[in-house]
Amino acid sequence: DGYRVAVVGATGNVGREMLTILDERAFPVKEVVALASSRSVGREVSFGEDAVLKVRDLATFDFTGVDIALSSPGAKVSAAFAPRAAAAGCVVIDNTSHFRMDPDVPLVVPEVNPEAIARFRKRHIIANPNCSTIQMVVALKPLHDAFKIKRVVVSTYQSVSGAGKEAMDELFNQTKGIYVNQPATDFQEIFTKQIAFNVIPHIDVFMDDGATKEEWKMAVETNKILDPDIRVHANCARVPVFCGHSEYVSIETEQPITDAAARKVLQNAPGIVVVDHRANEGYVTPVECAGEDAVYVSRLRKDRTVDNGLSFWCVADNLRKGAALNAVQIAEVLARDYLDA
Ligand code: 11C
Repeated sequence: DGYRVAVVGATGNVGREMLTILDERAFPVKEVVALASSRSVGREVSFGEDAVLKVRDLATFDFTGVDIALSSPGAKVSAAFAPRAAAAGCVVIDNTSHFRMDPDVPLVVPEVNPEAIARFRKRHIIANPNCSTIQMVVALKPLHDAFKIKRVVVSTYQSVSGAGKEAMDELFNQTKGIYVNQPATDFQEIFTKQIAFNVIPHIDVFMDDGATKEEWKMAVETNKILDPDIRVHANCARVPVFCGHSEYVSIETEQPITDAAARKVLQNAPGIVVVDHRANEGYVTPVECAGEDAVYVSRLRKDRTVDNGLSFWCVADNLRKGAALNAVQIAEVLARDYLDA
């Protein structure tokens, strides 16, 4: 009994985390297949304590009989393989940006809009949102239900793991190099500027209006997942942190809001842990949330510059809740409510 599951992009940061989380949460698998580009074929990835999976070639793999594909191979690769897998009867939960805004593809965060999963039948594809969007909407949803959010201004502090394994190596090598007077440019391939001991106000490509695509994604994805009427202004930056995205979020609500009332609502919301002691160490930083499942909320306080305003700090592991965990949670709902094992 159980499902046949394929992990696409199995050697990447998110793919490896998907395998770990499938095992940790004892997802009912009959078989797990690790897939990647031909470059990685033959490499081995671990699944659970004992199993080692040999990576197979995505390009030639036949998805017939595979129930669910958890995929994070890069947008262009997903564009090509996902419809092929779907046509073979497999439901693809795709972590890339390629299908997110397709009106026939649900964009899902299980704590926020689990009902949207039902629409997977149209294309057999479900999109996993961008990591910085996911952690924000988990925190916004209960506040929206209680106070009706009109406007959000968010500033992000995003870790390098969001840009892949090579980006983590770039931070590591530049940091080491700086101590021996080696120029950062010796190890500068992924980021446009030095990332070690620096902050870069640029994630993804620039768009016509001066926003970056990451900033655009945070707005349009929040509108699709939570409410099309919420106005979102995002400012995204890359910081020299290996894992864990941080965000300062300011909201303006229709209903009057207090920090005490917001704290109560967030404390009772799924997927959120409030750590807000208003004292030294009484908040969560990205280093502490790496490897964790929750979205941590700290620094709740009133924003007195608008009528009904609140701001807070929120951190989450971008590879887990921001990507792999969210995808596995979607698979759990699919398995429970829609697919026969
Ligand atoms: C980053 N948020 O931190 C990006 C990574 O649309 O899935 C994920 C990009 C995406 O660089």
